[in-house]
Amino acid sequence: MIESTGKPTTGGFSKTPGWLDWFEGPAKPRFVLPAGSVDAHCHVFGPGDNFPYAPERKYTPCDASWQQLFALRDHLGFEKNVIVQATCHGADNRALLHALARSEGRARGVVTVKRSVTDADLHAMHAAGVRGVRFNFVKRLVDFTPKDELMEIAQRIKPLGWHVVIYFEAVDLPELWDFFTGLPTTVVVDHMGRPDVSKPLDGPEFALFLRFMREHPNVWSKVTCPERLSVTGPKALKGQQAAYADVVPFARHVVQQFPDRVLWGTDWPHPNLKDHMPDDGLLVDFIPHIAPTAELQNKLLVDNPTRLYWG
Ligand code: 0GY
Repeated sequence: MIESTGKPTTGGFSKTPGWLDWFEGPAKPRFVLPAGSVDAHCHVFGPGDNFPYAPERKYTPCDASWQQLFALRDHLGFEKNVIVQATCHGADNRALLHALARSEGRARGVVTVKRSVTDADLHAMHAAGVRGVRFNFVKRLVDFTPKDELMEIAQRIKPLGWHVVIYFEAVDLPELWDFFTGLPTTVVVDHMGRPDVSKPLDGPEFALFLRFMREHPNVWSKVTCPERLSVTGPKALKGQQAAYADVVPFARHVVQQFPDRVLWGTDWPHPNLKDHMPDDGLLVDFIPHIAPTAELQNKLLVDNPTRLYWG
């Protein structure tokens, strides 16, 4: 886990101070990914010279290009990527679409769109490999979008067979419940709905999230981002084998309860981290702690993402 702050942001943009750059030279994971594994949550940033960051963004990252993403994919042993639109690009999906076009069919995308998107735009994005839209409710990342606008978008993307990715904080789930449960598509939750892992696994907050999944078979979860959720941090604690040990019970529980509705991804290039920047090789080594059998690993890394994005 290395601090790194020397990467460029081109296009005349200035990086947000205090936020760490992605880590170059990740370890080769000890865990060998099954053939056909998909990194189902990652981003591209810029480069700012070619794909300017959005005026409404809440942070400016260092550039993270499609070439760098695909090099990481090959180094870690993934076959494919799902590139998710990050808020620093707003609803301008050009960097993502550019990456899809260069992936030789090995990447799919999840975009951000506004109500003004045309049906022709949606069809063109489908042909380019887009399979979902992202609705972000994390207040430090985005301004509020009216729910009727989001519901209208969800209704419009449904005929394409796309899904909705939702990102929110655990404390906001009660208020968002009716909207989420009214969505007409498959719904994929980012990072398990950001549980507070210092609270008990069987406490009311995480129980509500589990109920959300249990009662709604259209809801999936990414069991991602231990580096964001962990309080104990990247060091394996005495007597424990895993980094981010406090996240393991939460993620493993979701994988074991809902093995056919979970996805995993690196979250490279890890926006908004101030504390430490994970080595993506070590993040891959986290996987067998949350998916302890070959069968669960195959579902998480191969079968589920392949069905959702290439099915
Ligand atoms: C993530 C998490 C974060 C950022 C974004 O779109 C984004 O800017 O998703 C975050 O700051 O928690 O999934 O990349």
